[in-house]
Amino acid sequence: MKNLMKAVFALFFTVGLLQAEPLLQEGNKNGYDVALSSEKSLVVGSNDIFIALSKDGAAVTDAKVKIKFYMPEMPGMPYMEYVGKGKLVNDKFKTLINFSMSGTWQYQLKFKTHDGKIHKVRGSVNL
Ligand SMILES: [Cu+2]
Repeated sequence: MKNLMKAVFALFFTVGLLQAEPLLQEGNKNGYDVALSSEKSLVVGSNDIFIALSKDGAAVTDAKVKIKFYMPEMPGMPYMEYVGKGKLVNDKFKTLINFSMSGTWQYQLKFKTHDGKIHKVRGSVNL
């Protein structure tokens, strides 16, 4: 019985490790390459999220970056959202996002470039 429990624990632990992939989503918007990433897998609680912007291979560091994560209202659960502002660290915009529960979170990333244009990228993450 003890050995069985150990085997079950080992199995869960392995599955946990397999799912523990850091975030990486890449795309292009209006000529800007956009990458959303994390160093660790996303968890309920605080997460450092990095947003990298580049144009023609050069990092864009003078943009204003904001990202909103939200979850629609569900039975027994109100609408939730969390907004983070990007702070430039090593050519990437870093922000802290506090996910209050697991599930699918939609996001809307907005970045304003030096020409005054606002670019929007939408997507979702699972945790
Ligand atoms: Cu929810």
